[in-house]
Amino acid sequence: MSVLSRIKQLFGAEDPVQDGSSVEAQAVPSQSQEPDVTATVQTTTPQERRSRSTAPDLDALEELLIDAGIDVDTTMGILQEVGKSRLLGRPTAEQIITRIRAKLSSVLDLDSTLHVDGSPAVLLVTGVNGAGKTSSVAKLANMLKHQNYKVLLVAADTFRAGAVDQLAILANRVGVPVMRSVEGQDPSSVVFNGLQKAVADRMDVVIIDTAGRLENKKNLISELQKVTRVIEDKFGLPLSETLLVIDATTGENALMQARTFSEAIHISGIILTKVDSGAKGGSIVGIARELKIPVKLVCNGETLLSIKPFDKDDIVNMILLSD
Ligand SMILES: Nc1nc2c(ncn2[C@@H]2O[C@H](COP(=O)(O)OP(=O)(O)OP(=O)(O)O)[C@@H](O)[C@H]2O)c(=O)[nH]1
Ligand SMILES: [Mg+2]
Repeated sequence: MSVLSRIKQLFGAEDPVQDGSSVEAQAVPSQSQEPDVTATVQTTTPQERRSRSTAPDLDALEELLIDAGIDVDTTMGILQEVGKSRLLGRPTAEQIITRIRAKLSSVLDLDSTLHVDGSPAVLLVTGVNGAGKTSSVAKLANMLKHQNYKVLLVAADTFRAGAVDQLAILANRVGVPVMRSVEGQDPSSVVFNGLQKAVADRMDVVIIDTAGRLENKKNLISELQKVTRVIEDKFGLPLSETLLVIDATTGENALMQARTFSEAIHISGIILTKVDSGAKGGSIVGIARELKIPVKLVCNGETLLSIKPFDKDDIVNMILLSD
């Protein structure tokens, strides 16, 4: 059941604020903002709803926010506000939902501009294995190509057998060139070769696909650090974006991943993948709150077109409406 349906069930959907002068009365959202979930609500009697809304079950609210992947601090902030609002009158489910929306929106309110200006712009794509890096590189290349950017892909996952071919097939489908590597090659060297080619061919954007798995995490991180040094120090090009790919179905581990990567290299944004999987994806809120890393792109399927710029309302809806 979605967070929103559960809140309506817990707190009642129809009980109005008794005291019309309460500040809470101003917070009722318009009908168009809230999807219709009254079918769920009608399974409880008016008496049940009334008794629930006079003694809102904050523990249950806490549990359901945490279950949705929202971090403890943000959850506590929401509970505090709901608790405070109870002193002013009897909050309805709609008012609680309005507060949750406002809180999530404010935490997610970071600059999500994707920077693709440069000569060329260099975008490094990283993340744990299976998160959706290679697919996202291809989707992003396709998106930028359709915006008339000349894009070169660099296959810097030299660890996993088949990784280079996977990217090359996708590059071919998109219709963009790829700097290939051979298995076991130093990723930094293929990145260097890719940048040379990009400059020679006057490319606008270089997107670098990296490995998600090495023999161990330490090697993965030091390899990434080496790649960034080669781009910025040796080649002398600033990184326009270092994008961390996070699978929306990952629970609290997503925050751990974001911490680990951002301790090692500067992460400028997140590509949130697999939002079509029905995941609530609330872990993105903890990442935004603690690390202030914005989501820049969202992937919602397996086709090349399944990518779009971050939209705060979409993500808040995903968190509240996913079952
Ligand atoms: N449904 C869905 N599947 C996705 C999405 N993004 C990626 N996938 C799938 O997730 C799987 C892994 O994607 P990859 O792009 O190969 O992931 P990766 O991070 O490059 O994996 P490694 O190279 O092994 O580290 C593939 O089956 C993709 O089709 C998405 O937005 N939605
Ligand atoms: Mg890959």
